[in-house]
Amino acid sequence: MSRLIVISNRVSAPKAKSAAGAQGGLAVALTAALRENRGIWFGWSGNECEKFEGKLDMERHDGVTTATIDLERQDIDEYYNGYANRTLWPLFHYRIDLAEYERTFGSGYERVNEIFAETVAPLIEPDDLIWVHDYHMLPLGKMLRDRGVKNRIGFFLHIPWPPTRLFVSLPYHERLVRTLLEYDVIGFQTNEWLESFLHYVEKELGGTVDEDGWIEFEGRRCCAKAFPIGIDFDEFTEAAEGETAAEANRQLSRSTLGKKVIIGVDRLDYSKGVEERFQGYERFLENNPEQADHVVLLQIAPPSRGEVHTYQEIRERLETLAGHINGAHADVDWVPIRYVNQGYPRPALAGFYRASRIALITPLRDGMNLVAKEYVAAQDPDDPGVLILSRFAGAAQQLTEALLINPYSTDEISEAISQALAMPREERIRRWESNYANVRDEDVIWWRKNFVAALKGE
Ligand code: GDG
Repeated sequence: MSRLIVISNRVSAPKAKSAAGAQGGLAVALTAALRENRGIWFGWSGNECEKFEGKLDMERHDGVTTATIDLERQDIDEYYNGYANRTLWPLFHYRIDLAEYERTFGSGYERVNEIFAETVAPLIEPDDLIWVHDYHMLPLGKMLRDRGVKNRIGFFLHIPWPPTRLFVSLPYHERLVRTLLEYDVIGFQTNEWLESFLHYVEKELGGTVDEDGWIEFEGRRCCAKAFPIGIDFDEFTEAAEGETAAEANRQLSRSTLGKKVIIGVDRLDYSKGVEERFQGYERFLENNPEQADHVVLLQIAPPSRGEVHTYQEIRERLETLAGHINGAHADVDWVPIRYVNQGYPRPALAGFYRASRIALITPLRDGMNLVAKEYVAAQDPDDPGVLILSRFAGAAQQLTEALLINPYSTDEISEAISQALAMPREERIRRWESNYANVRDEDVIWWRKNFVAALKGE
């Protein structure tokens, strides 16, 4: 069996998993994949060093070997806080108004990718399959090729790929996409992002694409395809059945005294549409005063990327908005929004999901959105809750029995909440069964097997 080498910005293998931290979707998905192979997971430790001199920290825990490096302050600022999170993240989420194009960010990004390539190349053996993840590492495959790596190398993008007319606002966009075409397989979450990418390749680069997603460009061939990511279904449903989940469920139910809980769980990020969610919820309170004190919105939003200014701003705006809505609508025995800026262990999250009648998930743009799938997985089959989901989340392509909404419309959000609260149990069960079958069948193992099969050229 070939070894699998996973390369991503951050490494979050078993040891590093923090009980209460906001473990990203990527981390949750990959730990499962690596345990089954004799995997190595390579990336940045998240730590800063005075001067990087090639030091690689290798550890083995729970069947997974991790290989991490530290980065210098300037590298973290230009590559991670800069190009990855202030240029690519907003642009790829269609927010060209927030994207910053600083020359130093671009050079820092290339420099750090060169450091990754230089450090990981000596670990690679001839039969290894190499799987590179996400927007931090777009040019890494090309840099490995430059160092003579001939292995099969795949790339998976966890976030959307923007339409060509937005993508061309990125300086040196062509150079970036040319590097991507050095991979053997390029994976996207949904057909929509795949089509945007192929459109760019054909219209801007003059590459040819056949109907199976094979791209030919300047004598090279590679394959681009959609591989929608799933959750670690077994792990999550097991957690949902355990004592921690049951206690979290009881705790939330006790403290909300029979009211219907509406839950949102998101890293604090402007792409998640939490402001729009609060506004839609307020519209619901205004339009349905008789129902108002029968519901509570629990928003769990662990802070994220706090070194980036736009993230400090969104945090402030949400605090103000939650304060405003609570001030305007609260009563002596009821507060409409519980806004919590901290993370919880996964089993506790599973319990909160199960105690909630509605999940309100309203990203303005999201590669997939694993929270939607976790909510479905955690429900009581005899009395499941209702998923309200933005049509702009990749997950909306699979969870078609959710109440799909446009998150920019406060009225649609408000009406969906009313519809969900009034939904008869039979309809809740019917919709949930369909979504549940998808979450169970197209889980993270299914995703990984499909990607690895494509990477092997099967
Ligand atoms: C990116 C893409 C894509 C959240 N709060 C807590 C906590 N979480 C966990 C959730 C979920 C994960 O974080 C978030 O995953 P998402 O998929 O919703 O979003 P991103 O972090 O933006 O992930 C996304 C994903 O990559 C995978 O490809 O789906 O579109 O943006 O698993 O449960 N976990 C714990 N405590 C919390 O308080 N333990």
